[in-house]
Amino acid sequence: MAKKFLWGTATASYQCEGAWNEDGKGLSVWDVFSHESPLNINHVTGDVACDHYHRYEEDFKLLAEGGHNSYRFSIAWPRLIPNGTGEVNRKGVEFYHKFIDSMIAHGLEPNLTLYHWDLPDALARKGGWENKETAYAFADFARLCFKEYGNKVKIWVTINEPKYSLFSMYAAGNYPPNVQDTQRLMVAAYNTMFASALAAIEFRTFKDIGHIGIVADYDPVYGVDDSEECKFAVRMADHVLNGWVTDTAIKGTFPRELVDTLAQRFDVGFMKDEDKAIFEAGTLDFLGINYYFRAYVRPYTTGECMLAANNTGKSGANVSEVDGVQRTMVAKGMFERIKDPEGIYTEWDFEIFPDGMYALLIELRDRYGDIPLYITENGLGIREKPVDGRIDDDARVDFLDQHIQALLRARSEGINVCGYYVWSAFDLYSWVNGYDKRYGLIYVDFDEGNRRIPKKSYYWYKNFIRKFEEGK
Ligand code: BGP
Repeated sequence: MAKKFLWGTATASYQCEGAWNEDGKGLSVWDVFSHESPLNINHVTGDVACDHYHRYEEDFKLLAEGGHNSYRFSIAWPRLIPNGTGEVNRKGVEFYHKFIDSMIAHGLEPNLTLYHWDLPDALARKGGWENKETAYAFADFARLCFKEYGNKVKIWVTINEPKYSLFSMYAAGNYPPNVQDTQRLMVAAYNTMFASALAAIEFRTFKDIGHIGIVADYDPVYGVDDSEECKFAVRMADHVLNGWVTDTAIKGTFPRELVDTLAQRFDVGFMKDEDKAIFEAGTLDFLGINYYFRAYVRPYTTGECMLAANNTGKSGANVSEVDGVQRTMVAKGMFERIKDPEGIYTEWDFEIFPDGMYALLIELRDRYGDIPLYITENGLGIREKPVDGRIDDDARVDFLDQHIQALLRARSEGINVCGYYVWSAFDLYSWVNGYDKRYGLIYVDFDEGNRRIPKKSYYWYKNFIRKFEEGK
């Protein structure tokens, strides 16, 4: 287990690897969606993406030269098991051996996520996360990874962002399978957390393999006022946005108040008594937190459940406006998530709120005690173009600086935060947003052979890490 503070960057397989049909890889839901769906509004795919599959050595060299000592990445499940279950593709297994070896040779400690959304299409056709069999298939896939890479990798993550991904899949409906149905969302959410628990139980059968956690997109919740109605809205928003992932992962139970509230309107019969022991035995060692924004909420006023997705980069896309208030989410009878008229937002409606970083770290310690915490993603997505061959991304430098300062403040108060990863290492496929929304410390020229150009933020981060390590 790492003692040194980890400084790194993060990526995910589908967003950067490319090589979508090479070396025996099966199809993932994102291959199918990006090729076929009319809802792929930006009309681009991850077929080539950053070509990281072929260029990882060059990328690791750049990251090491940037002073990083860790790299967060994910494994493409359909590369290893093309149909999701059954036959193993040795070429896929060997690819990640070489990939991880190269990472380590460049002094980058691997931080491995087993599932970052590229579900094998063969499983999706049988119901995906709505089918509990997917959870058992995931546990088998996880066991294969522990067996293959367990002597090299010491930081493991079961699932990346259960909430954001499932809400996009089953509430906003902008991710495959493009559904808007709360009942189906709840079943898929339950099975996803069940899968994480099953994988953790597998993990405990291995020795000297490090520690395992889950990555949650955790939105610290702020209410518009201190009224009793608003306190209820804040509490429910916290259950819906955070607790069902983090409580379940760390304490082994879903928040009681949330289950009771949902049971009044939905069928919660899929929550089986016999699963309780699995959730309890499958708790995790640490939390990885992806922090992009807080949640600003008010009491529920009117209308059906909704969740806005802005994949166009046009501010205010798809919000639901009531009396001049822009609502980005409505949880009927519970709360409304709104845009703060005083807030600073990106064109994709991500609020920039560095204080939330400090607040969430304190909150997590209060909730779960002294467990290790990592900030597994944090970054700024904007449109960018080189000027005279350079990318002077001052806005990103400011963003990172403010968020890291907030993290270090919490750390100086004794919070057990063990690492920080910028999203992302280099510009990559931003899901339904396509390639316009750039997050990288390194620019990728997608039109010119995927040329890499380190941005100003890359040099700033390098310098920041050096000063931190020198104790300045
Ligand atoms: C997180 C995901 C990443 C990444 C990032 C930015 O939710 O874990 O995969 O994409 O957010 O989101 P987006 O690309 O949608 O702007």
